[in-house]
Amino acid sequence: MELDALIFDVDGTLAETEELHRRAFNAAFAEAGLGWLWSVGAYRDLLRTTGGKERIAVHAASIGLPLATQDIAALHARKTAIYADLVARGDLRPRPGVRALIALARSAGMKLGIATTTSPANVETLCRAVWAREVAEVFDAVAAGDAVARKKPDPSVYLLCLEHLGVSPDRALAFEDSANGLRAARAAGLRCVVTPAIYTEGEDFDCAEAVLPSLESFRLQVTD
Ligand code: XBP
Ligand code: MG
Repeated sequence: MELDALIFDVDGTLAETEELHRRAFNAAFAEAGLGWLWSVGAYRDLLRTTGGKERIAVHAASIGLPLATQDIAALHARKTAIYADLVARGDLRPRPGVRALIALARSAGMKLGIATTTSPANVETLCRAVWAREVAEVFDAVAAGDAVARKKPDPSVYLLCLEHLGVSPDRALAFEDSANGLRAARAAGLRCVVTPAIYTEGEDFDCAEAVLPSLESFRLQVTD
């Protein structure tokens, strides 16, 4: 497989961030006096809706308390600030094999991209915590959050990343942890390797190029 670029999902793929997201949502809900508490089990179901603002909206509607768009935006902004704090204070590590794969691809002259439903701010937060670098020092292109109108499983965020990288889908490989992400990558015409994460284990990954426990067992073919 001749490759010019690797494109990474963020949450669950680069690092096991989703539990910190869940705690940040709950802290923001508590501060706002909403009395909502998303358990691990409930969050697994809620993750079927990609994007934090969209997830809040679906939950609010499901309990018969639809929130105005600006209230959701304010709640989500607070959640993002709490998440940044949790990441900065915690000991988040990249998932096994991530750091080495990115370094190898970089040294082989490949382009590196991000395609995620989370916000650009959260991608920065993660890069600083994991690589102690700015995102632009690690990745050539970041397609994130509201940069596209429709989030995963829609292919938009992958198509945007490919456009920024200037690479066609047959020359790139995507890395995902979820069925929604896999569907997005495939719909953009990309092959996709899946490393299921704690919240996505057991989902349907039938159309993946490979399903691996972690990127430690992924072998990148490097040509001179
Ligand atoms: C996973 C998501 C995100 C995070 C929360 O995205 O669905 O919504 O749960 O992020 P991916 P925000 O795996 O594509 O990175 O609250 O910032 O939306
Ligand atoms: Mg993910």
